Amino acid sequence: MKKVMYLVVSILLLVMLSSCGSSKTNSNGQPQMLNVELAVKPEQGKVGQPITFEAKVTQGNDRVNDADEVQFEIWRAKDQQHEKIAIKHPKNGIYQLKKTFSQEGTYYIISHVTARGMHNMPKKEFIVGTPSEPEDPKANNSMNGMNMGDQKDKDHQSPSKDGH
Ligand SMILES: [Cu+2]
Repeated sequence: MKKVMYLVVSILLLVMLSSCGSSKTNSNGQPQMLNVELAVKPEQGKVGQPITFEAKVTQGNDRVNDADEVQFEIWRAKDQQHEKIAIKHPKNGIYQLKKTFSQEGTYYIISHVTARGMHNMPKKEFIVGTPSEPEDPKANNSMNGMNMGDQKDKDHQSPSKDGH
C-alpha cells in the first residue's frame, strides 16, 4: 500500500515539474510570442553625431531583461562587412546602443534577439548625412558573415515553437 502511495506522489511531482515551464501562455495555452520593437533615434542622423538604437523586448506584458543573446548587426548599404555588437545590461526590457558614424550613407540595423526559446530579428534602415544607394530589399544578404551554427541559422527562418 505504501508503494502505491509513493507511485502516486512521484507521478504528481512529475506532472508538476513538466508544467512549470509553461507559465507564459495565453488563453489558448500557446506560448506568447517574443516581441521586439526596434527604434533608431534619429533615423536621419549626421556624421559625428551619436545615434541611439533601442530594442524593446517583451513577451505579453512582460519586459524581458533575461534575453540569452541580443546582438545588433549594423552595416552601410552594399558593404560586405557587417559589424555585430553584443548588447547587455537592459533596463526595463530595453537594450540600448549609442554609436557615432564617420561615413555618410544609407545604413541598416538588425537586432537579433534570442530569449525564452525564441528568436526575433527586426530590421531598420537609417541615414547618416546624405543617403547612399540602398540595397535591394529582396536580396537577403543580411546574414552574411554571421558566425552562427546551423542550428541557430534555422532559428532565423522561423521562430522556435518551443517555449522553454
Ligand atoms: Cu537573428
